Amino acid sequence: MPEKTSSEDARLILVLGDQLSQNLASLRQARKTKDIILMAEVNEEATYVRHHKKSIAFIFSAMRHFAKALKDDGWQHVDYVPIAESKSGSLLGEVKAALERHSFGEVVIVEPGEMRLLNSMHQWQHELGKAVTLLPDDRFLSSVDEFKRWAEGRKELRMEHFYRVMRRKTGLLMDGDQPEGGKWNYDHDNRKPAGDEMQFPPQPRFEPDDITCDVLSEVRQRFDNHVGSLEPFWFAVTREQALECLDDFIAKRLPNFGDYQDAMLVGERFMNHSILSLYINAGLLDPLEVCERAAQAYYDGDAPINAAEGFIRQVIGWREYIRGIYWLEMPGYVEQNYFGADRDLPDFYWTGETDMTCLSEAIEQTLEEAYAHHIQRLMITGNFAMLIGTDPKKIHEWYLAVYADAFEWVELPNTLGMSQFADGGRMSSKPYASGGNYINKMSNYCKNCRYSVSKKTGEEACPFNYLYWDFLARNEDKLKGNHRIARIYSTWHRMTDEKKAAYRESAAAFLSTL
Ligand code: FAD
Ligand code: DLZ
Ligand code: SF4
Repeated sequence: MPEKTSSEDARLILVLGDQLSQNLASLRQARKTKDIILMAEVNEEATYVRHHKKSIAFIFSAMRHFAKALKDDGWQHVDYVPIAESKSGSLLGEVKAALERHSFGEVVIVEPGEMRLLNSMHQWQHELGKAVTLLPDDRFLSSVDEFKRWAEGRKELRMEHFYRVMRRKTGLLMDGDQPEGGKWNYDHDNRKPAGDEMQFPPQPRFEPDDITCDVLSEVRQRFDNHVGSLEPFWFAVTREQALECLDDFIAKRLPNFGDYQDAMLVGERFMNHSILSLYINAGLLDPLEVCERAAQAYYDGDAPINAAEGFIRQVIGWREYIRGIYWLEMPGYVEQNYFGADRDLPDFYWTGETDMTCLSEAIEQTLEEAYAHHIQRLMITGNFAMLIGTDPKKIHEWYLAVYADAFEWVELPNTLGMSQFADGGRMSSKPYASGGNYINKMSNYCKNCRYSVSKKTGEEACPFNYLYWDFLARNEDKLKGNHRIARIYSTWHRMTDEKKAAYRESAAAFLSTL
């Protein structure tokens, strides 16, 4: 417990579990000797969805290390409430409890990344009888208002257009007003399938220190009924460790990042991906610094343009765009369900127990690592959920629970918009739906599967093959006007009635087993 403070002139600065940045707007304007920093581990944040055990351990350990770093940096009043001491179980409750320990005139908070918490904080002033100041989170490269201005009047909100604005704004990989190398996007050179024999450099793994070991035993005790394996726990939990991960990625995996970005291999959980999203989202790394490092690697001749540009696009393009969509479209966004899908999520999403190798690989590693890479999320678990007609809210809750990088501002548009097309095309020009052929092209999963990817219907056939046509047939009214899939519907219409019926019967038989 920190020394008691008593001054109406003091402020209480509440720092949330994903605001672990020394340059946080609230900390930049705070006084090290006067203001009180409050950080609290609370049940409400860990359980509003049943977060993966590893996610909770990551956030709690990173919070504890961050509080220690603040103290080491000269902050005099760091009031940290570990989960065992949180009586109220909520952030508001902990601010109220802090009122009894300290005297302060104002509460200052950087706006949280989720609307449920922001709406709640808007009521806090009334609840606390104290001024509550919410500051914009300026750890993003585009502000919420800037994105709204960009979106105004546009019928389609395409990432590629927004990305160019961000390249010009940041100057990353720019040659004057033109993109480095003459092209904005080098995806044409990416998306190679990986060979079975390919080896990938392992990413750094950190032994839990005493602080993390304490957190692990707390999580084991309190959140045992949450999804996922707690151990082995090897995530970085400090900025220094996260910087080591960044160095390692830039040196060893960035050079091949573009080439195999969409590839998948049995047993290869990380490939050339950066595994940085959890650190960026929690605030341990800054999005601009990671991009500057990638750009520098290109200028130093250590990474080709397709790799550096591909990586930078993910961060200043996709990540910023996704956040813009969240704040533009919420609160209604979470209710979107363009296809009227209402199926429950199959039980095997919580166990990984299925004969479909692509799904068992993606789900098992998700449950063990709290991580799967983008194409596994989009084209395996997301694609399958959409093809079978899963209620978007159910799959949204799954993604929010299972990944260590999941916060609603980034998870929801990726799930509802990009992967489920539940917004009817506000984000994507067509649904990311595919049959087994695409998965077979980009992975070696099918070679190791009990289903046959070359068979189209019947018990032995790859379920993605008939589910794909069933999805298109079921949703024809909603999709037939989409010119990007007109050709696919022409193929469907050219099929004989017997063939169409065989697809639909195989799908019905399979769906009845779920
Ligand atoms: P890399 O492949 O190395 O990419 C580099 C960085 O780019 C990432 O660290 C991340 O910061 C950023 N990035 C890449 N794609 C996206 C994207 N579509 N949206 C936002 N940032 C992106 N990402 C999350 O951070 N949190 C989520 O909860 C989340 N949920 C997703 C749900 C679905 C259904 C899908 C399809 C994607 C989701 N993503 C989410 C986006 C993406 O899959 C992850 O950011 C990425 O897999 C993280 O792994 P990485 O750090 O190894 O990424
Ligand atoms: C994710 C998370 C978890 C598991 N626990 C806490 C916590 O105990 N205290 C806290 O301040 N933040 C936590 N977080 C992060 C919050 O959920 C996050 O700040 C909001 O969802 C807004 O993005
Ligand atoms: Fe997945 Fe079908 Fe390939 Fe099996 S055959 S791994 S179910 S795509």
